Amino acid sequence: MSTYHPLSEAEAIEIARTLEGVFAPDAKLVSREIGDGNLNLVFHISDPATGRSIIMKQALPYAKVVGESWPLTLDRARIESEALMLEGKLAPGLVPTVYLYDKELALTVMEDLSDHVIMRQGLMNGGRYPQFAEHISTFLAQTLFFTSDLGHNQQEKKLRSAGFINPELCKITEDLIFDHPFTDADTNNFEPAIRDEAEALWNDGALHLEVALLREKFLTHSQALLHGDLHTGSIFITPESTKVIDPEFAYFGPMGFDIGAVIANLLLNFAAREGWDKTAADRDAYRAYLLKTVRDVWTKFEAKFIALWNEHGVDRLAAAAPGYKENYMRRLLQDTVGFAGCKMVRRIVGLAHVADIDKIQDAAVRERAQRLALEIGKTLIKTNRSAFSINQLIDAVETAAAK
Ligand code: SR1
Ligand code: MG
Repeated sequence: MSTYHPLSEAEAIEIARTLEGVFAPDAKLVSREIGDGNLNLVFHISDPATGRSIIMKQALPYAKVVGESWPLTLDRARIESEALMLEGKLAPGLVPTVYLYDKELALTVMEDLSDHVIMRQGLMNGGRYPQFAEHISTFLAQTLFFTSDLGHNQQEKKLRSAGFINPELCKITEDLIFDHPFTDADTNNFEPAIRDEAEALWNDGALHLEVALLREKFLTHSQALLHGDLHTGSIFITPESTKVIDPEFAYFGPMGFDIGAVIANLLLNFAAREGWDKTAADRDAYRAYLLKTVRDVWTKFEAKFIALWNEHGVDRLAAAAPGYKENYMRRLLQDTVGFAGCKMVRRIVGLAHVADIDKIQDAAVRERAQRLALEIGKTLIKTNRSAFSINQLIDAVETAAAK
């Protein structure tokens, strides 16, 4: 294939033709650029005659959300394709199949998931996904346990981690999640109506201490291979199926960052419900569904992770030391709570927002959603080190919503 340049739709079609056994040589292929994320080009290539289709994702050498002034490594495409393939082995059926990775073009060709919807949009539309907690808890338990020192040979883990050194993408997270929302940074992006909230974030020393401790964990705690950006825009879903996509932020970091990302995005949708439900009764019913999902995600994850540990643990002392497992799971819950809080706050005052809240048309409703998300986020950050059960988190959310 040729040297790197951003592909046109016609070029994407030509590359698709070269894939063995996918399209007939004379197929009349159609391409649509469908990338609506912050960083990449995404082409959907299909043959209307047969209904066959694929996705081609190409990394751009800069952050699309900002422009060419923010250069970004193309190596993230390698990291993404390698993470997807490893996740596919550890959590079969829960990620798309990768057909091809082309290093020169920073291009990954994968299974088309057009029969699924992006979970964020599905939630905004009031969709319910009864298998989600089961699936995502399996994804989290399998990928986190088997890439950690508990479930994988510890020397091999160190060697594997070398392939997932991801400094540029980690720096985005370090800045946009663990720094900028808590100071008057140029990248921040919030509505004038909530300036008082932003200024309160910048001047809250107790909050800064907790964020600094969580940031330290993100920087130093190489616990397991993370997806690294596991929000509801990185999940394709149907009522029966869940597929995790986009692990370009993958690196070895603290497990709670991935679990917290899932919970934070369910709670951002919780905060936004007034913008999406027609009646207060609908809103309350959907919020109850979201909180049940949060509880199920954690409790199912916890049960599966402990079961894997009991059956496949590789660390003698971690298994034998009285109280260690309980201590480990408690710390994991605390990290989950704290990281969830940081991820909520960044989506309200930081650079990159979420459609759940930004697409609420009514300004007053949108402002209430933003304030509620910040209230929940700050509470989770401030209480993370005293968290002892998922019910405590749920109580805190219900209390914030009742104010
Ligand atoms: C400049 S990238 C902004 C955000 O988009 C990604 O999805 C990550 O969440 C990142 O922080
Ligand atoms: Mg992404």
